[in-house]
Amino acid sequence: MPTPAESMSNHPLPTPTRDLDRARADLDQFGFCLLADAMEPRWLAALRTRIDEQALAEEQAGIAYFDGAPHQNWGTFRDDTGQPRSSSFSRHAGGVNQRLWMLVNKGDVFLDILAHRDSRELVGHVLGEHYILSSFTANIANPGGVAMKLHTDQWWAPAPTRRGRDNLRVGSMARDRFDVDEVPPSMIAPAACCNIMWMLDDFTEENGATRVVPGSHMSGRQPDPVADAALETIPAVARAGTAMIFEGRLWHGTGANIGNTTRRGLLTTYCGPQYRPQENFTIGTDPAVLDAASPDLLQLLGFRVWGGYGRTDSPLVDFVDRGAPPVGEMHPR
Ligand SMILES: O=C(O)CCC(=O)C(=O)O
Repeated sequence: MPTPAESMSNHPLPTPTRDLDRARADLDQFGFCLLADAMEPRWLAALRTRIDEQALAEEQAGIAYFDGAPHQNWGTFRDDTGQPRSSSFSRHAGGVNQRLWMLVNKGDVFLDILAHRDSRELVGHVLGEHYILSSFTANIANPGGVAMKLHTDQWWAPAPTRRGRDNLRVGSMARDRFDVDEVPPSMIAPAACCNIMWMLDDFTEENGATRVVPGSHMSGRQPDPVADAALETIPAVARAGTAMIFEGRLWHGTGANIGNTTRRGLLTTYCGPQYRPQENFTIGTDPAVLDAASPDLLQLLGFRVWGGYGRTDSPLVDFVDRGAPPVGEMHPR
């Protein structure tokens, strides 16, 4: 994997561009690209207002979720013997970075993001013609938030293995446990998901711009918290209104916010239709949103049947019918 310095010596690192060919080339080479002016000023202002209102209201209602604290713990994972394993992530409130989940339910202004043509074109470049939404969230990185552990967004994807090797079983993987082969893989997994960071503020090194390792998408492995601890990362700095598209294998994490201003970002994560989305849209989406949804939105939310998957009954339908009663136990007349 090229270090950032090596990448820079061959080709310039991605800078914000409106040129989709250049964006595709940046994605291929570096694992990310920066789409300039993805949100025009009026829309950006509306998104900021809506996210601020929602964040405050969730805090007032006592349901706000915060992370970004040091020594976090993403719940208790168990190993194959049932013993708890420690982890450095957190699923509990703690820290200063506010997360908002399920933005599909929290205002029409967010749904417009899902219909953004150029970003969807770039997601299609990474994932192909069929994909679904995995999550739609916000990360409001406040002053004092520490850097997030480097990770990929497809930590769950089984690593390629060799014939006869006793590989880690796919159901045994936890967020802090990966299948590491002593022989470096000659094959690597394809990108299984693709994320977009929608920058609602200028992203700067000081306010915690997302840190990335350019070229890490070609490493064929997950970052190791110990061995890669000293790895050089770069901040993805860009003006408010920029969208950073980054593919699922890129090593990245929220930067530490050592400034005195808030860094607001929205994250739309897409994945192949065969994977389980992070957010359970089929059950969690507001029925009013579904009633008004276009076929494209319904597809993104997992209502389209893909190769027989996602069906409730017959695979011979394009979309599941939300209103259809389940076919239950039947008896001949
Ligand atoms: O907020 C950011 O800069 C990145 C967030 C991230 O990597 C994540 O939520 O997994």
